[in-house]
Amino acid sequence: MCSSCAPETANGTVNGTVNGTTTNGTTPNGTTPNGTANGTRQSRQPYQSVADAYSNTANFKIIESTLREGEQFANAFYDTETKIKIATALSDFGVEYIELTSPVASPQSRADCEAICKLGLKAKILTHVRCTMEDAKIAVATGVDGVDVVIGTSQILRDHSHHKSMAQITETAIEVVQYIKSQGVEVRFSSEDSFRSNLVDLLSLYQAVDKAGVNRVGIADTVGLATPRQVYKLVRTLRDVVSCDIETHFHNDTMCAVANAHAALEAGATHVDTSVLGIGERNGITPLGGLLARMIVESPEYVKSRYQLHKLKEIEDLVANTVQVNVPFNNPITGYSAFSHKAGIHAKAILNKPETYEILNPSDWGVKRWIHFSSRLTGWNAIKSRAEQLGLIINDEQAKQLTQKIKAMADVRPLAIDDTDSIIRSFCLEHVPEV
Ligand code: HCA
Ligand code: CU
Repeated sequence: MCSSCAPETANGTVNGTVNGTTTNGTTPNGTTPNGTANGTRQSRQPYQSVADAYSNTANFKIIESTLREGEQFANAFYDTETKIKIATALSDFGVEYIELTSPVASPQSRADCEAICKLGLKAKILTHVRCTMEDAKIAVATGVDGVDVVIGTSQILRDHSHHKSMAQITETAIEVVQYIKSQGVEVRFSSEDSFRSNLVDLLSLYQAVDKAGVNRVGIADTVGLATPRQVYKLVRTLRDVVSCDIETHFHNDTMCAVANAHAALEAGATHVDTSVLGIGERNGITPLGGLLARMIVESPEYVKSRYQLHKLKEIEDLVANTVQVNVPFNNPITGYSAFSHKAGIHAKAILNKPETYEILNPSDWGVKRWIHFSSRLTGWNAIKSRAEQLGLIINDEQAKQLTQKIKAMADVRPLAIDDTDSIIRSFCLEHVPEV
């Protein structure tokens, strides 16, 4: 944590209770400041009234791919023990599916896949393979609950990767889907590079696998070029063409991965692929935490009922340590500054009512809000609160005077918490009569 901001007290504000409101948003009479029961914030999107019939924003499933897509991240190396730790943590967190690296990748990948299947986790275990009968057979033999099958469908991948025609792809896809289904295993068929694929080709292929009994079809923005509008259009079109579930996978090259996942759910997608911190090929895919931050805003009951949100930080730290990266400072929810408030007008309003500048509630995630009081942007409300936190009572006039002193110092150099605290203490010694 930086040296110029202070953690809140356990009840969530710099000085404890403010206007009778505590961190979790409940007042002593059990209602929230805005009057709703059981601590739920009132609608955060006042302009969203009628739910779209296609929308699954309050009814979606997560396919967590830290142990597949995430293994494709530059730094990733997972030994068996680490894979088991991550899989267990993700299952405890509540993700519905965990996707593992193809057992065809290496002997150890196959052994690890088998070991994870035997753990008896609550989450369903999937593995991810190329669209061939050989891969499908090996995948099924590992004991997974489901197999995610993929093949490139864009012209550029067909020309430069596997050299198959759409007719060949369709034929093999049907055979593979039917085989996996016949083994009593769930199957998903997905096209790599969906957004650079011919729409008619794509829809005909998906229609064929839908008829063959596939559980899900998948749309993948493999190169991260899609926009939310394009995603919405494609998923909505697909929704009318197939009756199976629709999984979606978005790369983050142009930072649209969360917005694209959201657009996909609005258009009727049922499943979203994520990885912890978004790790994956290049700069990765839709991050688990970022997706849930987005989704809790409009579907708080759904998100809170399915996922153990307070475990997010622990999982992110586990994965960050494993792949030797830092959690980015601006990461949603767990980033170092995700709940820090600095400018005087922000701090003042936050102290009165956190919803003024927070759409997410840190206590939902077991993390803390931080209010800066050691900068030239600091306002007197934050200083008064800090003084109270130190057990020093000052009146508003005194807080204003003291703030001017602190601002004058902070104009010259950065102030650490200790610096500001000693300015506050000596001011109080001089100005506040002892009782
Ligand atoms: C890749 C494959 C994939 C597959 C996605 C999926 C992609 O690593 O290139 O199975 O839906 O981004 O297309 O991750
Ligand atoms: Cu991918």
